[in-house]
Amino acid sequence: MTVKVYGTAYGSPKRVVACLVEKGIEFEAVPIDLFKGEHKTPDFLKKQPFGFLPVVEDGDFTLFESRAIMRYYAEKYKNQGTDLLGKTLEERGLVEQWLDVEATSYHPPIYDLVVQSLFAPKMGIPQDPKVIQESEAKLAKIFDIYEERLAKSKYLAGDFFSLADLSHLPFTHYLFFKGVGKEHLIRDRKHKDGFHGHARSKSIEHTPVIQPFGVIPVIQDGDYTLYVGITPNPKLIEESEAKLESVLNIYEERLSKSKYLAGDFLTLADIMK
Ligand SMILES: N[C@@H](CCC(=O)N[C@@H](CS)C(=O)NCC(=O)O)C(=O)O
Repeated sequence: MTVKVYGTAYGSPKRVVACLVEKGIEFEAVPIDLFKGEHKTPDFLKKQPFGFLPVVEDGDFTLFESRAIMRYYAEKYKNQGTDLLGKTLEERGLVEQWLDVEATSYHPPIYDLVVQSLFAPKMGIPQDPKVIQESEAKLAKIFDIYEERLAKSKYLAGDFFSLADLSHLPFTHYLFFKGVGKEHLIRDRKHKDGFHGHARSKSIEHTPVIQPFGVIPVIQDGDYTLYVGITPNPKLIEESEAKLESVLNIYEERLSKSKYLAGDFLTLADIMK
């Protein structure tokens, strides 16, 4: 069965495409134009209620969220093409750890940088130099951590190429685009090959690194918890509440169709909420 991938021109869907290519799975690209708002049409929202790319359709099975799609195909075709999940449970744990690092620490600043540098001008939105500057500074710090990690293992999760490396590729690639022009962030790095997920000849002993981003210090005073260094921002609180409300509306609709988020069974997806 050929897998249909919606919106392959953009970064997050390219994550899925790279995974399907590694696994040798046939797919068909379905173009979606973000600039024309095709991801917000009622038909598209039936496939992806949050209005983001990518979505895949595999027969009558539909899946969204690029990293969930990658995990699904990497598992489903574990013994076909490149193994992207590691051989042992510990390797798998490290793949998951670095995948989460990519999603939570790396993706937000690189996404902001790319949107501001490349897409804002195309959409007629004024660029915000402060966001560009701050994102670049955040990325430089993250690359320092990656550099340290890649001095110890060939790839992020160990001495094997995995979903964790693959997940970084599409947005890292944007650093080299003319409109972004931030290739210096990795060009001069000693272990830059690792950032690109290419094989490196140097084979180094594999040392797991535990939480390289450190833990945010917390002040707890009775029921009141404050993350040090974060000042309360009333506008942000208001905006977050509005966003949360629209997300909860989508959940409400989903939960009118199935008992839990992923179906009629309790899963990690429900517990994490
Ligand atoms: N968490 C989602 C995010 C996907 C995402 O941000 N997709 C972008 C394209 S790269 C998008 O659809 N943007 C549309 C918008 O922001 O309205 C995933 O990984 O699938």
